[in-house]
Amino acid sequence: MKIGITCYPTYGGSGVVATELGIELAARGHEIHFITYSPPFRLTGREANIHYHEVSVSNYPLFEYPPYDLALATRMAEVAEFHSLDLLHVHYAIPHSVSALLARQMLAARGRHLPFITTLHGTDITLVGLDRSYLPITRFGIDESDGVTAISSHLRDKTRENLGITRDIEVIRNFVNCDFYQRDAALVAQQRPRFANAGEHLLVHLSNFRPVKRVLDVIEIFARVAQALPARLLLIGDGPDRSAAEFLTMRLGIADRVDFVGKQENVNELLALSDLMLMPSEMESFGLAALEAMACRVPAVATRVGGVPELIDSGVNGLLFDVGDVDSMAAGAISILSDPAHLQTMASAARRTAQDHFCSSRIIPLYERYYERIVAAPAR
Ligand code: GMT
Repeated sequence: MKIGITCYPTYGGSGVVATELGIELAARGHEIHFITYSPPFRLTGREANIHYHEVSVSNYPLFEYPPYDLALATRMAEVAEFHSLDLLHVHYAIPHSVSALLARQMLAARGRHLPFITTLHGTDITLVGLDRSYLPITRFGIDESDGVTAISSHLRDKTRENLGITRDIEVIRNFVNCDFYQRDAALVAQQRPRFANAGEHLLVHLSNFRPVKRVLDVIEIFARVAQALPARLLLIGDGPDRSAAEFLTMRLGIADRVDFVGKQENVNELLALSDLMLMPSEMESFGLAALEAMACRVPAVATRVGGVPELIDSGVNGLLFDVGDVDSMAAGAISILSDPAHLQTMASAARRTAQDHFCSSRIIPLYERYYERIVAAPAR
């Protein structure tokens, strides 16, 4: 199939899923066209069957707000026509579904059918989509999509509840490439000393450091763990709460035990160096970062929110707590780290969950079958 993919190409779970999906589909022989304002950050540019089309927005002096959504719609229609796309798959409802709708209409006026699928990722529904200034257009974009998928049952249900949507929404959960995300013992032996000395536990957090991730809770939890055990913390990612987090490490006297490594390309290698992930988010519609860690045999101490319980079975392949309960999360982390046999059992269960339910080899065919259904359906 020839598939156009649009996403936010910068740091963020929806962009990661869209890019990894494109890479996996291209490897299975599909022709993939990314239509985004900059190259998706996980693309190397060397992948076969992947093409990149930049959306550039001209900044005419009259435009206080350059019309990106229109430039995107125009580019989508152009790419679809020039490359005979079978469908568009947009990730994150706002504004991508509305731009895709315009592109579909532009092509329909020329007698060409271009169905589009919207994948909902979370904040497009649970935060941004609930803003009154976006809600009606978000609902409209979703209703008008030829197909809609959500990354968890929780998000599907919230979309129906919050936006009053009644149409079908297919649940296709986040996935991970289990060959790429795994623990390579030799690499761990070589690289782990960069972040932790022998005898020290290594905890990790990976996010875009937005308030919803509660990075300050990560620091608070780690401070308690570091009081009880020799431990270090690796923080991967960057975003608005990074400086507050750095300040807190200084105030708590743990700055020398915490490494802020910023945005990284090979997160698979860094995650695999760690013993335990901390993901104390206010909300996660799925929690891709925890899945990536679990595939690397790193269980997560996380919050019981959104779609996280669809991934983490508390006490089996990780631990779940209430949002903000940093004392219990720290106690849970200390208890697992102090019992190596328990940690190993959880690490194996985490890897097994990733392998048995969320490997790309299981999830990508679900997208392929869904694409076939949507392409075969009559035009709306
Ligand atoms: O988590 C973020 O802030 C980024 C956001 C996005 O859309 O880029 O992530 C969402 O999508 C991920 C991939 O589908 C999910 O794994 C995350 O749980 C979800 N984040 C939230 O719901 C807060």
